[in-house]
Amino acid sequence: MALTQNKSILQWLDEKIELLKPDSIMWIDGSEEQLETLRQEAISTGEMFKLNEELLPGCLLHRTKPNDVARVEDRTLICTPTEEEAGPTNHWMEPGKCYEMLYDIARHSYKGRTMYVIPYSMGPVGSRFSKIGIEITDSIYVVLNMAIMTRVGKAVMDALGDSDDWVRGMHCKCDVDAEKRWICQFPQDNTIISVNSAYGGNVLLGKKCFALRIASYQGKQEGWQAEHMLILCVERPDGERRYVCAAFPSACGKTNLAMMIPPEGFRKAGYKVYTVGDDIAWIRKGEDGRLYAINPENGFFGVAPGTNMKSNPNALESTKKGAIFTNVCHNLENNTVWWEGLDKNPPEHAIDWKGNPWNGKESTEKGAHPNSRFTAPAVNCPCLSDQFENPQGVPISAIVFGGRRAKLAPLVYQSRDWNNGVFVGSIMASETTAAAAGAVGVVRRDPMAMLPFCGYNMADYWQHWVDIGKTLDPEKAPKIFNVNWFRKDDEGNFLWPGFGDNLRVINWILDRCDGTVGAKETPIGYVPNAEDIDLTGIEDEVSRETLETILTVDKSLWKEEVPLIEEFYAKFGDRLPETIRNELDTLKANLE
Ligand code: GTP
Ligand code: SPV
Ligand code: MN
Repeated sequence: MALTQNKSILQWLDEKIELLKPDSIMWIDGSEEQLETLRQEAISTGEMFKLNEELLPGCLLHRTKPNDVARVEDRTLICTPTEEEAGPTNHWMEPGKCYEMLYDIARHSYKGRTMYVIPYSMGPVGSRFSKIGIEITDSIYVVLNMAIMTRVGKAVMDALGDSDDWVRGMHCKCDVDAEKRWICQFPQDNTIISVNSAYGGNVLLGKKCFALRIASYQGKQEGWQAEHMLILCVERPDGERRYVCAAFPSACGKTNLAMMIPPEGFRKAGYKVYTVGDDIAWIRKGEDGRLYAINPENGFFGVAPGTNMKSNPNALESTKKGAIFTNVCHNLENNTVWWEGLDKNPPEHAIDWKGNPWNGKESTEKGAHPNSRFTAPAVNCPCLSDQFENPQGVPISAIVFGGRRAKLAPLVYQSRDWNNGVFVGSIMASETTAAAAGAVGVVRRDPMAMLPFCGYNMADYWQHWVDIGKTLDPEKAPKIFNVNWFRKDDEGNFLWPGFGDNLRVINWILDRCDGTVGAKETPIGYVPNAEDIDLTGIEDEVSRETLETILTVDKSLWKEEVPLIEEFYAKFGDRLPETIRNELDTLKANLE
């Protein structure tokens, strides 16, 4: 039974049925009953494994093909009428040609399969921030993940009514052939097509494809922003709650920061941290002139390795019921899951992420893939903010950019003003991670952590940031910062403990927003005076000297960075906003 009479939807579905030739069609109504039927089917076919019902109730394990374990950036296309609109940092194909290629690949590929029709809302149903999509897929794994990550079902169709303002998403698993894998966005058509993958960000179309690539384009048209940002609430001893958005590239610490546990001294003093979002923020100006953010998602698709009771107990707790694990190690000793960094006790009797027998005491191979993930319902999170469902979003005090830089970028610095902050975001660079296929640990420019996610020309995106700034009263605009938790010594050891201790830095950031703490002016912006970062309780780990080191702005290293920035900017030609060019000139002058 169709869940809607919406003509634009029914007509689109007719076309896709004609193209894909499914054996049957199932509308996903979001009911527990229907989802349970699908879980049972996936278990019976071996697509998913049911885990220990006592230890991990309602949890499932899934393994993707070894060739299909991460986003594929070189096969991700932005299909705008001209190449210029997609810009030099995106892969582009002419839309007509791309549709033809994709339809040829997808034609009749649902034969013998069911077409699942998933109506979903990004954002609380009915919020002015929210947007609606339909994803069709031939994968139960996708259905079950989407049912965790987004709000799914009939209420979404009721909220849409007759409108044709919805995002068309077509996913076809096909043969999971890496040579024919394409993840394509058509921003002008509100359309996403993904073929030959069955993994995470490639196929959960509400996430990166819609909530960032398509939505960034929509935001440009409509005057708002879609960003690769966590949303964190810090309650300080005065009882006031302040919200921070932070953009770090994939696998650079968003989920961890969003769910961090304050250091003991801070906890005792009354600090509390709540999670609003861990990956994506949609940001709009509110009636009071401040910027407000919502998390359009309804769950967490988090990196498993490294998640443990010490680093992120809130994330771990979130995975204890109704979660899906992808490409982790299957612990056969008690039918649970394991991954590197969970504990120091790997199972001896296990199946690795590739499906092979694995003995954690003997094997030199990894049990879990470095980009293995958990999909966990947001409601499971012990520190979920009570504002999570607030349709108005939360007011943002600070925007924080950051990445993995072994050298160069200090632990934290503050930009001088909005435009300087946009510049700081635009010059972000970070070492690559396992979240995308390709080499790991190579420094690349990743402006605002949006390199793989910006649905149009990055230069126009920077201009959009500048334009948003023009509409803001500087007193009400969020202050913009940059952080780097990943500075290393010459032996390759991290110099900053990170995780919960990052609150020490966030606290300085909030003090700066309140104007209650001083700072040192440097060529790149304001850095803390070392005595203003509270090290109580970690004096043994971080000496005053180390702190001074990671707060230092090394002029000669920054001078070496300038030509790299210029080289990157040169790709954008005349499209580079003048404001950004001026900011670079200022930096150069400051470094002389
Ligand atoms: P995506 O889901 O891919 O967008 O990643 P993310 O930005 O949410 O990253 P996540 O929080 O999952 O962290 C990724 C990896 O970075 C994990 O292995 C963490 O253990 C590690 N990590 C996170 N925060 C810190 C930190 O403060 N210091 C250090 N050294 N490592 C960290
Ligand atoms: C990321 O890579 O930034 C992720 C995981 O959050 S994925 O959904 O695969 O994009
Ligand atoms: Mn992400």
